[in-house]
Amino acid sequence: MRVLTIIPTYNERESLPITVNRLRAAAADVHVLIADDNSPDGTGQLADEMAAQDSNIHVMHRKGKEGLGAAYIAGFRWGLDRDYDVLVEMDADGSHQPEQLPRLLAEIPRGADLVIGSRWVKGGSVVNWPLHRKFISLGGSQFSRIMLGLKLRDITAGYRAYTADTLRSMDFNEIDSVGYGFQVDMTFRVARMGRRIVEVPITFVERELGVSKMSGNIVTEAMVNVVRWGLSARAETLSAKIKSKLGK
Ligand SMILES: Nc1nc2c(ncn2[C@@H]2O[C@H](COP(=O)(O)OP(=O)(O)OP(=O)(O)O)[C@@H](O)[C@H]2O)c(=O)[nH]1
Ligand SMILES: [Mg+2]
Repeated sequence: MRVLTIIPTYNERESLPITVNRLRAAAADVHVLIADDNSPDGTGQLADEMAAQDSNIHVMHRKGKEGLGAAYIAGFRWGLDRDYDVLVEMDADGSHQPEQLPRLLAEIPRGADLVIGSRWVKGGSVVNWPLHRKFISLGGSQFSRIMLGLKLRDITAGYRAYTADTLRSMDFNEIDSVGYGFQVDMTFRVARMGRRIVEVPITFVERELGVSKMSGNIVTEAMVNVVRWGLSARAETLSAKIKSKLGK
């Protein structure tokens, strides 16, 4: 199983080397692609230096800050072109513990198409989050569950492993959401394709270094989109029902 872990970065100079070193130690065969959006703090240059010393580390330089979703899609395309079997999403800030990656990957040979590292299943947890962050995350997942009719606990989660086959059957051109909306969008698409999604518990650790890129806009975008997608999926089901009734 050839595995590529994609790490999108924007101003992660302090966190990136720690995360990548931990990943290389925890999963020696796993390749790493750092997708940097021309970070003003020089993260891209640092990534180049890391890649020069380790042939399993690769770097993609993107022209500017276009959001997490766009960076991941570019990373997926890069990995699919190079025939990786599994593509992993991981944050640079240490929130997604590299030591828990084998736990995610173990589900692939058991038949999972998408493995989600989940904070909100039994055994999952969050370290160093104030109550309001837990509330937003749990609430966002609950809201998406109901609106989209998904049976998953952590829908906005960003620590994930996709099989190449699952990603190949998606049309990336249809996806334009950023941040949490991107994760929800991808989950909903995979679920509607009838693919198998498995959640495994993880311990999510809030960043200790660097600055958050989360914003109120990203949360609002995600909520507005979830309502849109939920309503349009329902409208589709309804119109299919009406058509089949009229056909009879
Ligand atoms: N390439 C790229 N990476 C991004 C962009 N926005 C965020 N990231 C990266 O995506 C990952 C998650 O971003 P964070 O700022 O940690 O977002 P968050 O985890 O919701 O927020 P915190 O809880 O404050 O950490 C990090 O590795 C960021 O560097 C972007 O526009 N482009
Ligand atoms: Mg983070």
